[in-house]
Order: sequence, then C-alpha cells, then structure tokens
Amino acid sequence: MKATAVANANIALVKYWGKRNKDLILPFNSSISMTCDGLHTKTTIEFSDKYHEDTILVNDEELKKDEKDVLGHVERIRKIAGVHQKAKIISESNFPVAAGLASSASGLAALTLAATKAAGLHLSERELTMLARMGSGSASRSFCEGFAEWHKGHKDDGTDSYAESIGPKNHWPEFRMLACIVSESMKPVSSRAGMAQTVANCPFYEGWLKSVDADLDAVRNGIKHKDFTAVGSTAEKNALKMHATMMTTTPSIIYWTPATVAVMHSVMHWREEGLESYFTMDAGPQVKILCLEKDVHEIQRRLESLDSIKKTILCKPGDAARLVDDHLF
Ligand code: 2P0
Repeated sequence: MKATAVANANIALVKYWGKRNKDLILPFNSSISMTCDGLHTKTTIEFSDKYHEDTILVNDEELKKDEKDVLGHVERIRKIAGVHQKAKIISESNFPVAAGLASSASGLAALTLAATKAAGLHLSERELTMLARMGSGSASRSFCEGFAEWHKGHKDDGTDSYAESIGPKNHWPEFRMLACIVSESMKPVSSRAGMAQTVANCPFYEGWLKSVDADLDAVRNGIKHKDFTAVGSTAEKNALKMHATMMTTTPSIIYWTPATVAVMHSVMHWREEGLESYFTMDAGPQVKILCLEKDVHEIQRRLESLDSIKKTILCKPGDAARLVDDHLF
C-alpha cells in the first residue's frame, strides 16, 4: 500500500479568486492555467499497520496542523477507500513553497494521486480533479496536461466542478513561462485567507466576477489558435484585476514588493521596444513572465541587469500528474 506520484505546479492565466463553497472548495469563477514542467512536487505515501499516527515531511520538515489541512485530505481519501491504517508521507518540491509559486497545487495533486493509488482506489482523471479540488482548488488543474480549465460548475454538491485539459503540451510547445523569484520568504497572507477576505470585503469583487467570462473566452480561444498576443495581454489584465480586488479589500493585501513592480515595468517597457512579453503574479511577490521560446534568451539577458531577481525558473507546458515507481522511502 505504498505509492508515489509527481505533479507539476500550474500558473493561472485566468485566476481563481474566491469560493462559493468553502467546504467543498467550489469557486465563484472558472479558471485557466498552464501546467508547468519546471516546477514539480513528488510525494510518496504508505498506509500500514506499522504506523501509529499520520506523519508528513514536506521538504524535510515535519508538517504539523496546516491551513490546507493536508492530513484532513488524507482522511477524506481513507474514508472513501475504507482504509483504516495510518500513513507516512514524504513530499519534496523543487522550488520554494508558500511563496506564490503554486506549491499547494502540485503538492495536493501529487498527494491525491499517490494516496488514492495506495488506498486501492481507481478513479478517472475527472474524479481525481474533483477530489484534489477539495484539498486545494488549484490542485485540480495540475492533473491536466498542457493547458487546463477548471470549470466552476453550478451544482451545490460540486459534481460539475472539475478540471480538464484544453490543449496538450505539444499543441503549443513554444509557449514559455519564466518565473522570476524576487523573494523566498513565506507570504504574509495565505491565498486561502486572502481570497476569503476579498470576497467578504472588496467593493469591486462583483466587477471582477462580471469581467472574468470574457477573459476566459479570450484565453481559451487564444490557446486554441496559438494567439500569443491575445493570451498574454488578457492574462496580464486578469492578474492586475485580481490584485486590484486584493488591494481594495479590508485590510488590504499587497503581495507586491518593489522588485515585483520593477519587473512589471521592465516587461511593459520591453513591449514598447517590440519585445513581446507579459507578466502575471499570484498570491505572492514573484513575477511570471509569459513569452515565446524565440524570445527567452533575450529576456533572460535583460533580466540579468535587474539586481532584485534572485533566480529564474523557465517552464513550458508540462505533463499531467502521474504515478512513478521510484519511491522517496
Ligand atoms: C490561481 N491562486 O488561480 C489563483 C491565483 C492564487 C492566485 O489558486 O484555498 O491554494 O487551497 O483552494 O488553490 C491559490 O489558491 O487556494 C490560487 P485553496 P489555492 O492559481
């Protein structure tokens, strides 16, 4: 009863920001993301009588009670499978956790896939996306190759809120996302708390929701037709709108640092010079630059003159979450 899974993180081009149901994790709006091949989490889980309590090590550190209630998610899977044994879990990510690089997406996706396998469940990809969603909303999208759409669904029980691939990785292999790490510290407000605070107190949240469907259409069509200008410009605007709702809630949430803004300004300036790229930011200070393969080298060269960038990670459209044989213990 041991299994190991690898899942890539995903970066949203149209963001998920706000829940209509916090228990089932049902979003107010659908979202679209790219599954990132450079950012992954690997998780091994074993259910066994030899364990007397659940233990989990994440990047060599013991996880006590955390906001995502990771062990609660393991318990959810155990109940579905009728398993009663305790679990040992070891998880490793190749990028900084909780700094706005979608670590919970890859983490909860890898855990869901490994745990269901170890518990003897046989679920379809769609069922897995719905189960992972209940651990962390964005994890649903990490089950999908290339580009993913998480449908918000309309039902109260969440059975129509799932993710699916809307373009495999080979559909648009030239698409790139360059993550610029400007800080490796933990973010001050978690995305879960931040979105709840936004839904509760932001006077512009209704405006965000009204504008999202047009962004979804533009990005979905843009991916279909490989229209980089449409996808990039819509993704950038969508990220700015999401951050505008956070900034204008009470108390306001500003994840950006001066380094974040410096990269944003640079990208806008490069565009004026004819180097087409766009930015997007999530619940953290890092900036993800969207560009095409042909421009990566020049963008990396220009980024070298920005002292505030600690490192960059280059991603292209990646694989869906998958089971592997080399266990972590
Ligand atoms: C996204 N984010 O679409 C958005 C953009 C952050 C900003 O999904 O509460 O960790 O576990 O469902 O999935 C991060 O939120 O939140 C996120 P929960 P999650 O990528």
